Amino acid sequence: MRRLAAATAALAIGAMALTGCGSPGSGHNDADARPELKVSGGYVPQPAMDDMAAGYFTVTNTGGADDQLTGVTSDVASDVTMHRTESNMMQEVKSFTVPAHGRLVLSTGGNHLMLMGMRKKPTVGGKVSFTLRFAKSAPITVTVPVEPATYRPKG
Ligand SMILES: [Cu+2]
Repeated sequence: MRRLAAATAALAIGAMALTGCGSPGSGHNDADARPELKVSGGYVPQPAMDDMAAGYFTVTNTGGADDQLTGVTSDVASDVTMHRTESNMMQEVKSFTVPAHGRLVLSTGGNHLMLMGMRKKPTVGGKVSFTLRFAKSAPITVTVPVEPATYRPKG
């Protein structure tokens, strides 16, 4: 009896997923659609402190399926976490979604990387490398410049 119930539930969920996929307005996440990711506009503002820094970039997805940024590592910090900002409060998250035909933006006052366990302090003119890991896509490594603390990207 129990097993039958579980099977029925699985079937129901499967049917719901199929319905969701074909519903009007959702042309995304087709069976053969894949995320196509590109990382751009990355930088690290020169930190005021020695033991902490932030990191920003944009991940653009031109593919037809969502992906998730599940983790980031860096050459300058042993501990890189992902944070979002909500009502001026930082909150650590386990992943960020990169929507199909959309983008994930990390920027001042919003989503950001938090670098701790600094191996060296990023200074203007220097470079920092980040390796981004995703749920579906292969890891992407980018090298980004260290900018003055007051730097704001255009657009
Ligand atoms: Cu933070």
